[in-house]
Amino acid sequence: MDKIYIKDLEIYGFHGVNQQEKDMGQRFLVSLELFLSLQDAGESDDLDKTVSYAQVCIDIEEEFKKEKYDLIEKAAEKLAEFVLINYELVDRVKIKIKKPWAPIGKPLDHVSVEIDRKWHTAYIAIGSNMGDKEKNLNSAIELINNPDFNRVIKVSNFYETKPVGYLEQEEFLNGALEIKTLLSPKRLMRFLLEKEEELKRERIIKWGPRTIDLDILLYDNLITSEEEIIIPHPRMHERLFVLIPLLDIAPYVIHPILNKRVIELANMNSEDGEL
Ligand code: PH2
Ligand code: MG
Ligand code: MG
Repeated sequence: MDKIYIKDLEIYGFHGVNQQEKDMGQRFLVSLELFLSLQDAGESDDLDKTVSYAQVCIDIEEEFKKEKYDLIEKAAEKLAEFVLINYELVDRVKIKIKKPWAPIGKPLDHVSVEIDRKWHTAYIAIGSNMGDKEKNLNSAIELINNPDFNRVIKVSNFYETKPVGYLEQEEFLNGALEIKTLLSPKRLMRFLLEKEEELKRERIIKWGPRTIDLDILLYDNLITSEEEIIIPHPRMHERLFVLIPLLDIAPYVIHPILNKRVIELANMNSEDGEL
C-alpha cells in the first residue's frame, strides 16, 4: 500500500500524568504514516486526489492541543480516530508519539508509543419478530451508524422469514448490513449488545421472540476461536434468513473458513430450504 509519511512534527502539548506536565507543557514529536492509494494523484497531479500533508499537520496540531490527557497512549488513540474519521481517503494510519523531554529524571533519548489503526469491514445480521418489526430494524440501523466510529455502508432488503429453531413464535423480519468500523470485534459486540438493550430486547427464551437481534457475521477475514465471540458466525452458512439478505449486499464475499462465496452458500441451502 502507498503511504504518506510525516516524521517528527514538533508540537507543544500538555499530556502527562504529572500535574507539572499539564501546567507547563512540553515538546512532543508526532509521526504519522497515512495509508492511501497515491496512484490517482500521481497520474493527475491533482491535490484533491490525495491528502494535503500541510493540512494534516495543521489539523493534527490543533487536535493534539485540544485536551490534556494523562497518557500518550490516549493522545495517540485520539489522533488516529481523528485522521480516520476526517480524511476519507485514508483507511489505515500509524501514529507515533515521542516524548523526548519526559520529566523522569533519567537520561534517555526518548520514550514513545506507536499504534496502528484502520477501518474494518463487518457484516451484521439484523432481525426482529416483535412489535413494529420494520421500525425496530430501522431504529437499529440508525443506532449502529454512530458517526464516532461506525459507518453503515450498505443495507439489504428486509425479508419476512419463518422462525427457525424455536417454532412457536411470530415470523421474523430479517436484514443484513455492511459497516465500516473502528471498533475491535469485542467492542463491536459489546456495542451491539448495548443497542439491543436500548431497543428493549428481553432475553426470555433462547432463540425466542425478540424486538431486535444484532449478530456479527463476518469481520474482515477474521477467524476467532474464543467462546465469547465466534467469527464467522457459526451458523450463518446454514441459515437462509441470514444468507438471502446478505446476498443483496455481499454476494461475492468469501466465508474465510468454508472458502465459499455467499452466493455459493445460499445456493447450497436453497435446494432444500425455504425462507
Ligand atoms: N434468529 C434466531 C433463531 N431463529 N429465525 C428467523 N427466521 N430469523 C431469525 O433472525 C432467527 C430465527 C436466533 O437468533
Ligand atoms: Mg441471532
Ligand atoms: Mg444474537
